[in-house]
Amino acid sequence: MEKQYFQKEIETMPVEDIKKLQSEKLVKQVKHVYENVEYYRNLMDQKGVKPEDINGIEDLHKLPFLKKSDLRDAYPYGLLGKPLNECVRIHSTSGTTGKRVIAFYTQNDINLWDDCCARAVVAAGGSKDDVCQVAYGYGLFTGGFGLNGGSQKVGCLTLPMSSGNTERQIQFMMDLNATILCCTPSYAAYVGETLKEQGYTPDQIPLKAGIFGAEAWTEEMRQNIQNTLGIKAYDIYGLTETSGPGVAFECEEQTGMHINEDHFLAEIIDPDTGEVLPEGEKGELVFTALDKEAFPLLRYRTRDICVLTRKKCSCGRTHIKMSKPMGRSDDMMIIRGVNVFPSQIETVLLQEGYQPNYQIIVDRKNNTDTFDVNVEMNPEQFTDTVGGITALEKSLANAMKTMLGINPTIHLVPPKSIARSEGKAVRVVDKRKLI
Ligand code: DLL
Repeated sequence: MEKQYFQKEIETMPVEDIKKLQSEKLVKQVKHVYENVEYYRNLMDQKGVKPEDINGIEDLHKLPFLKKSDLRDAYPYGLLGKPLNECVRIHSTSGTTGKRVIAFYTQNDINLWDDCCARAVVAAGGSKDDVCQVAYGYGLFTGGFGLNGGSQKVGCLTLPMSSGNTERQIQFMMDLNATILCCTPSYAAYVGETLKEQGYTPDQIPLKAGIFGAEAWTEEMRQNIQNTLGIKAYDIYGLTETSGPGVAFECEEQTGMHINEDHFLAEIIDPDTGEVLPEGEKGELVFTALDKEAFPLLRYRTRDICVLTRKKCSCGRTHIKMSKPMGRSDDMMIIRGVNVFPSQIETVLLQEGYQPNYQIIVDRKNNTDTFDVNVEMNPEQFTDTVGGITALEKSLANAMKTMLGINPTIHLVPPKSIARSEGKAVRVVDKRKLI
């Protein structure tokens, strides 16, 4: 079958042409920002950079970075690039770690964002013959509206379910033969678990694909979801500050996400020194939005750690690929001096045959870090004897020690005793930070 794209000419454009396009857009965008965004103009002035100094992407490194703290300082209007009466919508981050960030959109911003999400839907095999169930939250969170826009632009019959109410999700999925499911991976796992409990086998579930993102998830989690739902599970990435989902999306190769490079210019930097790293090296992802009008962030530090590659992709898309973010730099826990990412724990659990239902609890007692992981037993283990359960806990703790280098205390807990998430899962409770 012929390969499908939403905007073939752009998605398969020769790399040299993409770079040329980026250069042209960057020059214009820097001028737009300098003239309209006082906050960033001040940062440029402090660094002694003028718009005339930026003649193409080779000059990008001259521009100052924007950090999350800048967005908080400039809250709410300080980074607006257009008059408020040209803006038609806002979205906002959940604000769990401080003041919320509010992002603004013109109608043109929304049109381009919809295009980005539409590319993701087509890359997951979507067309106007599909029924796309959007179970990301609608509201200030960007997931629901973003995928809704993309799905509708492709011409899919779009079900704006929002997150939660799993019984209703399943009823609509079955009655309307939904073929594509969009939600967080943790919610997809929960929907799969519920379908299984209701007696559905993968071949009775009408879905063929899922577009899952907004939180870190492992390859093991992908396999788990693919098997229970009988689908191909595609990753999608984005953040409120750069519009929302669709900054990057996965294609059929499932080996990383193509960044929509005509709209977003990506760099990888050393998070400690700010030095730009060559392609293939692991570091912090930084984005420059090339077309955004209302909230035009330049060199925005995402705090997501990943690797970029230009290796040729069999799907025919030429845009650079980012690896799955290996956890946010601020997701990383330091426990007894060892770096631990929740994703490592998830990998071990799924490899050892557990379901992705777990919670990590870190605390400090008598000046020593404590490290506990609650893991749900599978229903068949639940009937085991106490001795049997202790042996299972020990064996899981050993497997974790091999992966992490430190020993957690595992608590196997009854099935269904850990709260399921409808949006982004809360995997870590770090009580040390609450003191
Ligand atoms: O999570 C936007 C989104 C909605 C993406 C739906 C994909 C699907 P925020 O709430 O602002 O925006 O959170 C952004 O979530 O910096 C990453 O740390 C994380 N994140 C997003 N997508 C992925 C992913 C939305 N595919 C933050 N894998 C980002 C891992 C992800 N982490």
